[in-house]
Amino acid sequence: MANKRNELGLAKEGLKQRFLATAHILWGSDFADLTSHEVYATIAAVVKQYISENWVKTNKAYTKRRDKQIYYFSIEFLLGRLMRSNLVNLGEMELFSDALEELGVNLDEVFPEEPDAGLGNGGLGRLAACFIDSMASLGLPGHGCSIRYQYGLFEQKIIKGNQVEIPDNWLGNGFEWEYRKADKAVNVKFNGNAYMKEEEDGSLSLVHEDYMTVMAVPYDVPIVGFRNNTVNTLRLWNAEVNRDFSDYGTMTREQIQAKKEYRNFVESITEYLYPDDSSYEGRRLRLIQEYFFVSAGVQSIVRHYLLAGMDIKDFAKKIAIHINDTHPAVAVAELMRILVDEERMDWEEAWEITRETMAYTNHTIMPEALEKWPIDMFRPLLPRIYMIVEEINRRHLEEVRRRFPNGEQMVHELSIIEDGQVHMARLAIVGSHSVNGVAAIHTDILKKDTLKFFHRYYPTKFNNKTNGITHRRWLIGANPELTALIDETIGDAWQKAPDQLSHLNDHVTDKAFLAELSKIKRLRKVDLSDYIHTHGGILVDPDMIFDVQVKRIHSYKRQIMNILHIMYLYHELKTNKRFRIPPTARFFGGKAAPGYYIAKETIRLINAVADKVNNDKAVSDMLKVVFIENFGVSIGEIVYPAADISEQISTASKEASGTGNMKFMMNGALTLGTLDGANVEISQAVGREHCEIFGLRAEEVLNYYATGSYKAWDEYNTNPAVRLVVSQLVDGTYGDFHSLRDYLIQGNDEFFVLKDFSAYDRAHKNMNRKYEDQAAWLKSSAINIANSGVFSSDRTIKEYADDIWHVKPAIIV
Ligand code: 26Y
Repeated sequence: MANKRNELGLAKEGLKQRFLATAHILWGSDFADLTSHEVYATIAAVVKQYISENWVKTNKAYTKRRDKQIYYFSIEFLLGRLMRSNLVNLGEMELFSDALEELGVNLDEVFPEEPDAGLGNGGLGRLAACFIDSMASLGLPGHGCSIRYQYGLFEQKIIKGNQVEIPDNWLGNGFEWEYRKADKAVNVKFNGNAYMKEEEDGSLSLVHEDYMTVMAVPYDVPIVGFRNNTVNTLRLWNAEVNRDFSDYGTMTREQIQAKKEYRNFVESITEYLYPDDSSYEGRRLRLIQEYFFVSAGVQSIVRHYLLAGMDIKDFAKKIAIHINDTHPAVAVAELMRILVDEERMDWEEAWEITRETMAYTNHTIMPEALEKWPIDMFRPLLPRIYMIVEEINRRHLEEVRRRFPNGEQMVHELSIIEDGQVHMARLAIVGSHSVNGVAAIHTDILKKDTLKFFHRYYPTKFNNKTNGITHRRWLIGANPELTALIDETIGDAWQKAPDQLSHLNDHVTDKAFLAELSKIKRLRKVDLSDYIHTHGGILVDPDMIFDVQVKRIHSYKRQIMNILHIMYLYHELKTNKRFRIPPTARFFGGKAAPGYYIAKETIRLINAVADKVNNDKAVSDMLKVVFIENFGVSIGEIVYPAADISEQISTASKEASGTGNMKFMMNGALTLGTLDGANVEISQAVGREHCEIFGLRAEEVLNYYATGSYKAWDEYNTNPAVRLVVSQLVDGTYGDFHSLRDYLIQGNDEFFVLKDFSAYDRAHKNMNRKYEDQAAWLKSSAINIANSGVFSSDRTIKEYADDIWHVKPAIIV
């Protein structure tokens, strides 16, 4: 131990010297004279020195050993900030923080200088970010492929209770973790004419002419594994005009105009992230984004593969490509194009390789979010790709008809091209060897309902991979005191093997342990309370129950039910002298898609209720309502660890998995939720006594949809509490919310808010009762942490690696 300290001491001196030297190199200034942002950039540069050696080593090892490589294609990677997680994964947090302290810098104050990389909307994008962290940490040769959006998800400001969207210029002060690789650029072709031409020898070859070329330039971000010397790569593609594009000197006015239009087109491709994760709209630019990053990614994989001297026939043995939702589904056709047109392979052989290479994850059963592109848009933009999709479909339907001779319904249900549209989920399913859902119940619904015809057709392709989250960011990084307590209690082996958190089950009645747990929860509540206060919000007493719902604002997630319930409590507190609740703060956070009217009205209602309740002295010791502005990864790191109650109240069958539920659980919150998505598995893992489950079950919901027998109006008329709060939407108590009343009543409450209202109220009452018995509560909290190991994305990624990708960890020495 003394020895280790000595080494650390020595290392610390060396590190301090490096900071000083790096400040000179980067800024020509003394470290002590740097601005906060310069201090951040200097530290990042030193962290990169630590990362880069292993990055080189990892890439060399992969090439030399010819390990099978996985490429995770996702149109979103919601990374958040990287410095803290890089230091956690390098295992150098203590060293850096000590060295910097001696230079007068508090590392925790440096982290917020980093822009929060918001290259995603929500769950799907954050899942991709957790997955690449797990791949690196398990020593798997797995990389990400996506888009370098110039603007990430908008910043949310609340002005007079309304959401206002501010462009997120996250690259404004530079992004320290990216490496531009100009010499690895590839060209992506759009538009033009494609057709087959007969050669003199009678063979057919492809002609694609009059196309437009966009240069795709990769920016690589190192992805650091957890204390294992592995550094993988996230490759973000940027659209740029061609290099030879500058000379206007000899051009006509028309040519100059055409070039300007070309430049505008190219610059628009990677300009911004679509801020909508709810309803699909056939926007041409989105299709362009999809093909842009997919084509660039697949081309660069093939190019690198061939340069390494490997045989294209072995491609599927050495490469796995994962399609994260349908957005990258065009990868199926792009790989076919490269194999057939460029590598001149037979169709059959190319098809077998493609299917063996590709795997697809579905993240939704909501039909309005499924991508379908009108042929009239698809074909002119991607003429060769469209030909390939047609050919894939022709052969696919030939097979369908062979297997189902009189199955015209099967043909319609399974056809990739149908009703003048290209169905991307169908392309992904036909072109992959594996199709998975993201939680047990979700996969069941896919098989029985949404994709039942495909499941009948390809029964063995379907499998479940329940989502997970990286415990390194969401526990070790976000809650260091809890991490230290766990280490003291069961040792630190769980950090590499999170299933070992289960050893905490031996301590859930240990009073000293529970007392520490309670102290740490209070610390985190103080942190959140301070955060809210310093960011212009109200003062929240950390001794209140912290009940939290943070996630995108969406009707199916039912933030409306939550706020209506608060309106009910407030009314009771005001009118019923005997009505009591334990002092509670109800927190909300999340962004609404800019064009999603009901979601924005929900935000306005939450803020209107908050305004009234928080300013009412008669109840303010009992009830507080807080809307946390601009919720995202970084604010999440403060919020999840501070919660007592995790609100997971989506209409059963609608939330594919949820992953926030896991972040709360891992930090000791109790779930109050429906049997939807991963809540089902969470409730099984902890036991029904250690969470609170309520409301309609998925079968009941699906049955109501099938029979059309639910009548919101009846609910309104027969349930006095419901009638009260719905009336308050329009009687001026909180302002005019006809929008929401009409949505619930005229719109017949498509997500059963009114139907589940009373069950939701009872669930809260049960939670409150439980909270009053602090010993029982803390035990439940501990049980949640102890059983959260299976929800580490390490478990999820191991399953993908074993069952879908067939890859093994590579040890980097
Ligand atoms: C096509 C467009 C409208 C679109 C853009 C983004 C459609 C969907 C999305 C994003 C969807 C998403 O985030 N889905 C969530 O994926 C998580 C990870 O699997 C799940 O936990 C969560 O339940 C699901 O809603």
